[in-house]
Order: sequence, then C-alpha cells, then structure tokens
Amino acid sequence: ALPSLVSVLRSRGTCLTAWIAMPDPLVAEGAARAGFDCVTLDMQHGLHDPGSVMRGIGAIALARVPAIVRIPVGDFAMASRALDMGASAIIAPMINSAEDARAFAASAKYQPLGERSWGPVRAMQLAGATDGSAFLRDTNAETLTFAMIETRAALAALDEILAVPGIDAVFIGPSDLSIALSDGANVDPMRADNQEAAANILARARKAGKLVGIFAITGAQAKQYRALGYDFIALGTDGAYFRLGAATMLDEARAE
Ligand code: 3PY
Ligand code: MG
Repeated sequence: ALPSLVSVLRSRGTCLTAWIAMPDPLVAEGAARAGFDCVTLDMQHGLHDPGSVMRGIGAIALARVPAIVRIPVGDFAMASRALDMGASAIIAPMINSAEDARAFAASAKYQPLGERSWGPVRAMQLAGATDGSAFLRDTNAETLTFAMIETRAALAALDEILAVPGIDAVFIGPSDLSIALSDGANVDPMRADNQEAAANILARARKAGKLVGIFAITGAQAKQYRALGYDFIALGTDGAYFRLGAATMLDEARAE
C-alpha cells in the first residue's frame, strides 16, 4: 500500500514537503521524484482545482510518497473530497476559532470524531483496500488534519483549537502571521516577534500532544525548524525550485 504521512512521520521523525502551486500533475510527480518526503498541492493560493488535485494525487502515488492538500479558506467540503481522492492529510488555512476547527474536523473525520460522509472511491484504490469496514476503522488515525494558525484570532483561540477532537496538528503560516502581528505593516516571517509567536505555538501544541508544522522559505530556515523539532516542514514552492534551479544553471553557463 501507499505510505501515509503518519507512516512517514513514524519512520523518519520529520517530513519535508514540497509545496506545489502549478496544476499539471507532472510538476507534482517531479517534486515527489526529486526526493521530498511528501508533496502538498495548494488550492488556497496555488492554481490547483479539484480536477488537478485528483490527477496530481495519482501522479504523486506513482512516486510512492504521500500527497497532502491545502484546501481554500472555509471550503471544508473540499477536505472530504480530497481525502476521497486519496490525500493523506489536509491543511486548512485561516482556522481562527474552535468553531472553525470543529467544522474542519467534522468534514475530515468519520464518526465518532466527525461527520465525514462515506465514499473513499479513489482513496481505497490507492491504498489497495477492499474491506470498507477495515478502511473505516483505520482511516481517522491514518489521515491527518492540520489547522493553520496565522492570525491574531487564531493565537487568542489556540488552546481551544488544540482541544478540538479530530484536529491532529497545527500548521503555522509565518507570512500571514507576520502581517497580522505587524497590523499590516509588512510581511517578514523571520521578524523576531513572529519567530517568538511561532515558538509559543510550537510549545503549546506540544503540550496538547499535537503535531506541529510550519512553512519555510529557504533550506536554511527549514534546517532551523528541524532543529526546533517541528514534525512537518514545507520547503519553498515549485516556482522557487524552478527559478533557483534555472538561476544556478545559467550562472554556471555564463561564468567567465
Ligand atoms: C503563510 O505563511 O501565511 C502560509 O500560508 C504558508 O503557506
Ligand atoms: Mg497563509
């Protein structure tokens, strides 16, 4: 069967995910084959739609790594659909209250944790599963929910969000968080107050027994986050892989 994010975290401790905005499945498959532990398809700011997510998950499965989907803001129906398509985890942006977190968990978890409706057509195919009841029994634990913490409201409600059954993890959005903490003055994930806020979220989530993820713009940042003990680290975007790879090769080619 296809490895799940849970199994990757169990065997490697940390998961470094590619972050894919380009909707062609070959881009997602290329990232999976480039060595990332898993691949995230972004429907919030990336160009993915339900069709490209469906094709992307299949392409990522060819490289035998887990696929993760970031849904658009508040689109919890898409969380269920992406899981039915075989996503191993869902990242929901802008979870600002316990109510948001409950709505997210309801869409992503079967009873008794939530209200997800039955129909994991592609997910069961990709998992090589034929026994529905066994799949039903295992899947709440095998598919992870990441609630994004990236606003002042989310910081204020963090302990309540962490207490919602069916929320497995938080994922820090350092760019939006930096905009919020500067009241719109700038976007700077590495600003000291922003890094302090991230450390505070990490500590409180750990205390609540939840997994913690964060977005890193550079490899050096990702290395720092690994040292701090984050479970799940997004590293750059497909646009950056393309630009940096091209720039490195062009610099070599044009060197005197
Ligand atoms: C943020 O930094 O705000 C994010 O959503 C990461 O992608
Ligand atoms: Mg964000």
